Amino acid sequence: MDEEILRLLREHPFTFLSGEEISRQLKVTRTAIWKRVKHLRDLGYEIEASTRSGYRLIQSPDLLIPSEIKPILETKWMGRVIHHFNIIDSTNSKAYQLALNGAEEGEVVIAESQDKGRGRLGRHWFSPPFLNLYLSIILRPKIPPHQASLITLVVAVATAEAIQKFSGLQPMIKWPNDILLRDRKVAGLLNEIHSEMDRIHFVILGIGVNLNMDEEMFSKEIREGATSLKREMGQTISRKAFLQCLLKELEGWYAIFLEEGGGPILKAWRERAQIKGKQVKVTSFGKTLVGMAVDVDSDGALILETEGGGKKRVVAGDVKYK
Ligand code: BTX
Repeated sequence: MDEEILRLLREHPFTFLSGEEISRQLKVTRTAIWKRVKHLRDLGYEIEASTRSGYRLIQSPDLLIPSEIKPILETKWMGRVIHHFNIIDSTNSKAYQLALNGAEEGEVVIAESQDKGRGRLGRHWFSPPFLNLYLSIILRPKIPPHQASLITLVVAVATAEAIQKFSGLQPMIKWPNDILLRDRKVAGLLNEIHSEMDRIHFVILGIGVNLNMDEEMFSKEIREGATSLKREMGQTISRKAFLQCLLKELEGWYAIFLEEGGGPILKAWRERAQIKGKQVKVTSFGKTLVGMAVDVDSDGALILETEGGGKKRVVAGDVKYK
């Protein structure tokens, strides 16, 4: 009912809407309306109330709830269904469950905070409330499972593009999927796949973007290697506006991938990563490899020329530039 009340109030931005009119349209009592208005105020909505004239919406908070997001979305299908949580263990885990239960392509899970936000390889993603973006998107691509790693590149390119369009800054991609501003991680991506040998059931795109975190909010261990858009732009970021931009880029780049294949994705990825010729140290499955990065192949694997001169193909791991 909250969404319906907000929709009606938004339709009358300059005038009061009487409690009687709202209760008539929503077919509930005026007391019920008053209770919901009180709840919306608790969430941070500024709603003027007058016994004679009714209600008027003055200001909305920067919450990522469906009634705030849906009116501003610029996508055709992505994010049209939003599952919103104030706190959750991990949006990826929730999206995975929903997908197992039949959720459709494009459904999105968003949380204001996560208490078990997940990074890659069992690591933790720091997810404090109401500051950043934590979301997971369900996709059901009709592609062979071996191409799924290309989707990681799609998400990296789209997230970097969204950050650039939104901020005017130039993010870099670090293999496999970190998004950096001035060499510090501003966003992390965790994609998970559920498939058979020859068929993908679904892919979960997990995206965490640091938007309004100040330097001292990061723990000491990650402070040096992390940043936020607020820190880089010197101003508070509207999470809604950034989400709008991100979903549009994701839908657009995913469409390019489905229509034209991996070519344009790899091209955009290579331009952003500038990895060719870099001296790197790669940790992969407990082993360390040192060498020169040659390229990323069509499956998203890193090709490395090792010190002995041979070539190695690395499918997963962490990279440090030397
Ligand atoms: P990653 O394994 O590449 O990065 C995790 C590492 O990054 C941590 O070990 C820590 O050193 C550092 N780190 C932790 N939190 C932050 C942060 N907020 N900003 C910068 N650095 C940090 C990257 O994994 C993938 C992260 C995906 C997160 C999204 S959020 C929505 C979705 N749900 C979920 O549980 N995970 C994804």
